[in-house]
Amino acid sequence: RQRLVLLRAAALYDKFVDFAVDSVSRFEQLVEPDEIVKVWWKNLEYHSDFSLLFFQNHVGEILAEDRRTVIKSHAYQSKKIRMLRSAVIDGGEAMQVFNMAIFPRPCFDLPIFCADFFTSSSRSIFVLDLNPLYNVEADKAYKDKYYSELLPLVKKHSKLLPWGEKLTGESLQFFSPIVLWSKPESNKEVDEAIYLAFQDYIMAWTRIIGAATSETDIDATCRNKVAHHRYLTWRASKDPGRPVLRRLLGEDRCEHYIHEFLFNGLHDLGTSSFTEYFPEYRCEDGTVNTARSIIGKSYSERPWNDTGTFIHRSG
Ligand code: BLA
Repeated sequence: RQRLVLLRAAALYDKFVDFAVDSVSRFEQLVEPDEIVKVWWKNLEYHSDFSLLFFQNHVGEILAEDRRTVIKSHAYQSKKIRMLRSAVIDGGEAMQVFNMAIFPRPCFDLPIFCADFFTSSSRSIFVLDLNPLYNVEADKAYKDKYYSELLPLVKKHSKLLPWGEKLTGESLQFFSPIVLWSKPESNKEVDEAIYLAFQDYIMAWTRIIGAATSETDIDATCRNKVAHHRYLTWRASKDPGRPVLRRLLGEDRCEHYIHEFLFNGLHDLGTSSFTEYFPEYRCEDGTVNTARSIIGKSYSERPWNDTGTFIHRSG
């Protein structure tokens, strides 16, 4: 098993994880993930038909059901970070996926670092953002606090990573005015641009967390907790990565991976259900509408201008 790992070339996105971990480590001492994540690692060992290639402290590596694709999962925590986790899916030439989220502890109102990159031989998808904890249009102070200074990053990177096709309206409400959303061609220049953008956003986020001071007000911490829980509830239910993960892991393990690992915190940070947060998805029989979007797709161009003002050019 170990040999199989050693013989594989590095996946396209391995260096992204290394860069993020190194950068965050300059500000925060990253330590082993907490019990829940360890339980998740350990659970894998007991799935006898499941190929655990490697697992140690921060990293778990599993062989998918196609017996070719490797899924590498990293997890860390620190004083200020509830969980830094990533999933690197190495499907060779056919598919490379990188998904990283860094969740600050709820005593901070900091944005959630979010990267979602997918590349196949024919197309790629690129989402990079510091997802706001609060609606940036309704909460101007939050927007000014975290995003005003970072707006030049958009101009810098959107030349090579221009706005992608239409997005679902729902996704947009979780994005900030500095989001980079692109569907670039897969080539070397774009790979380089993606790495540079990722480095800039990681450095911006680590500077923010480095300077952050904890809320002193318990109500503020509770509000942050609810905002995190709402975000996790959304993503665990409507994540665009689900079909790929289902194919690779099978239905049960996919759900386990999404609920216990990728969007860990769902069980601890709040108790509201999906339809309590998103009532528009409630069906008449009380179940959750399985559609990914109710609003539909919109925004064929970046809906923020250079100063980060939302300009409703939907359509
Ligand atoms: C595709 N990921 C996408 C797309 C978006 C995002 C916008 C394009 C498809 C679409 O329009 O929905 C990302 N959408 C987000 C994010 C939010 C959102 C970050 O609403 C935040 C609220 N994606 C994941 C995970 C994996 C993943 C965990 O979040 C896998 C481990 C993979 N994303 C993934 C894949 C695709 C994708 C495989 C391509 C899906 C397809 O079009 O076939």
